Amino acid sequence: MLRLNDRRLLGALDELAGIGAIEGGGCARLALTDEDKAGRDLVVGWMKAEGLDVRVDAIGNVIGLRAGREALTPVMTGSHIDTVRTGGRYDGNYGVLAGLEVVRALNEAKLVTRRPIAVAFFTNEEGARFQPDMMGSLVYAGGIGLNEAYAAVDKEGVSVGDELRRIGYLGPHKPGALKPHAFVELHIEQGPILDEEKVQIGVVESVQGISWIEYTATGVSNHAGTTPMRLRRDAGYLAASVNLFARKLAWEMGGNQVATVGALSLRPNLINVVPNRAVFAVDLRNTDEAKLKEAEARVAAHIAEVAAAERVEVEADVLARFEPVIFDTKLVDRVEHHAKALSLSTRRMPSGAGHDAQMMQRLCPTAMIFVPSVQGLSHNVKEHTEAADLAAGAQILLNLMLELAEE
Ligand code: HGY
Ligand code: MN
Ligand code: MN
Repeated sequence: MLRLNDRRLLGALDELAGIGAIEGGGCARLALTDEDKAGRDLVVGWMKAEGLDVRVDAIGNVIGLRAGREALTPVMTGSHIDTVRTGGRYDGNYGVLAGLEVVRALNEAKLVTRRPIAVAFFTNEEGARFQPDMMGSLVYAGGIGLNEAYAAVDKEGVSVGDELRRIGYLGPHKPGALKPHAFVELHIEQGPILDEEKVQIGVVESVQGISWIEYTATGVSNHAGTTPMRLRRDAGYLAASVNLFARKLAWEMGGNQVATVGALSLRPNLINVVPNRAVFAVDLRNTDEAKLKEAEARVAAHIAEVAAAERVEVEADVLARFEPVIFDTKLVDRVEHHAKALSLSTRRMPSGAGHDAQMMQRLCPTAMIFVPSVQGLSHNVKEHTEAADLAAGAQILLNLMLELAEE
């Protein structure tokens, strides 16, 4: 069996983590920032050094292509190398660098597969700076057009289109022009299940639905000391009540329902002024679309009720909305087969996080391989996966890709 060079994979992960490195061992490479550009340049350099035909598409997705014996549709793997602001070193990066390691192993063995092999990283998977998340793979899969993606702006009003041009990654290739034979994404679980159950490999069957809605509440700023409670039109109070309501709702609904108000800004944000403006985002997720819709409706009803009582205006802006995605069952079975062939313990599971794979399933049979996240930590500088688990996941990726590339 062709073996992956685990040490080299760990070294590459460390080197990439050095770009945008932050206190505590994590990295901050928000999409299309200088740090993202530096990370992109490093990985593109590695791709070119392995002789890959590197193609940058019009939304900045980068695909390294290795020719096969026959000009067939490629077997593709990949993920993302942009991070959240408090990112760990494995989220996304691991899947891209493991894919590169597959290529290195093939090159060292001087093996040419029947089908071409492609390793990709997609633009702005995180959605932390520009929404929606999974933007590059969504464009690649035809989910939104280039102009809609280019027009997305960050909090400073800077657009995706301008930033792609600025960092030199607005490429000539048409997104989605290269339709894969199959797509496999290797990723850390980012949750506690595998770690708690001491299971080595997650066989991912689906990705849960995601709802991101940003609310702008407008009240009246007023003196904190002189304004009686009966006269207040407090936008900050509305935001706080939504956070409490959403959390209580998630507990009450149970199952896979989760709710987060992670982004909140108040204006004027001063100790002695009743806030007249609150901008906050509600992140709701569930594996069940009907339940996710219910959660959205109940949050909206709560907002309407509090807004009326507090005499606050509220505008809603849907930043991202993706229904749950079911991966190709045969390919999922093959992930499980290859994990068991390596005597690794497995369990089937949904993904709590969004991934580029959920977009690629629109184009071709797609599946994901999860490895454990220690204490389920992610989007946190303390994100960690043991070296043996990183190696095991990457070996499954190699074995499955080799099998797919010969069919
Ligand atoms: O939010 C997510 O699930 C992913 O990290 N973009
Ligand atoms: Mn990720
Ligand atoms: Mn992430």
